[in-house]
Amino acid sequence: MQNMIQKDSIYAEPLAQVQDFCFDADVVEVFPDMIQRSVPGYQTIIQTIGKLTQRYQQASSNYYDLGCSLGAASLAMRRQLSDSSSKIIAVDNSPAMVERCRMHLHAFRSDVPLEVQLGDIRDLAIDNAAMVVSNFTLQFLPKADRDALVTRIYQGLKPGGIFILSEKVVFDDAVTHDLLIDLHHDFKRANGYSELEISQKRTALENVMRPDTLAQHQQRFAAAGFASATVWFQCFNFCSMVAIKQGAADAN
Ligand code: GEK
Repeated sequence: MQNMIQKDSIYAEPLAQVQDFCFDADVVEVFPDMIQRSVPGYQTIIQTIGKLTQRYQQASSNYYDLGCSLGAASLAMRRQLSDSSSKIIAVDNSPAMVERCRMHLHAFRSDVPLEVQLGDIRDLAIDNAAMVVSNFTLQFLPKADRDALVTRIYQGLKPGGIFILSEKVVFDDAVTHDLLIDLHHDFKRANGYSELEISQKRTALENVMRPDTLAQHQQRFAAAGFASATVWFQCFNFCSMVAIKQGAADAN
């Protein structure tokens, strides 16, 4: 499997004009390599999604993977579940991602149903959920649409259910902001990305990915109804949060 992973060299050559980043077939081809070399802590976050599934699973429930890409978070959840009356719903609005994700996930056997849907997570019905995961996806939605989605996630969770939200974040304080961006760029350099690749990718993402501050995330969780929410992982300007809906969970 390891040697089947294609290296990301999408921004390796100078481009006359850098287009806005999109999750097309070229990105799908190199996605596992791209996300590993670009997102500090990605593997830790995926593994911890598995650990949290162990802990927060509830019988006959839905598990959502919003912006699933190739389904890494769905697989991490499914490895921990054995209840065939539960269901994993993985959603992405990139046709190329969904096609590859279906191929990839069907190669793993499990009794737990897993549905990969092509669609916009803003139109998704969320209900009876033990867990909702948005692993680096909310940051791609227009800012005006984020509150409504997080409120629907809260409403769709069962008591005792959790929302795992991983995001790139920005900082109000310019000194902190610049330091963490530099450290992230050092991380990318150490993973083999050139200055040109780092700078062209940054331009490509400028209009597409608009991160919030940690305070904005905390405010949004509270406004949606979550009484408990915390950052459980941070490395540079990348973090993962967990928000818990109060109430007694169903027995497994
Ligand atoms: C992982 N979670 O490997 N509706 C549905 N999907 C969307 C939307 C939307 N409105 N906007 C963006 N996407 C994955 C990684 S990647 C993060 C997630 C990254 C999808 C988009 O097509 C892409 O597949 C995913 O969200 C974001 O754990 O590449 O930085």
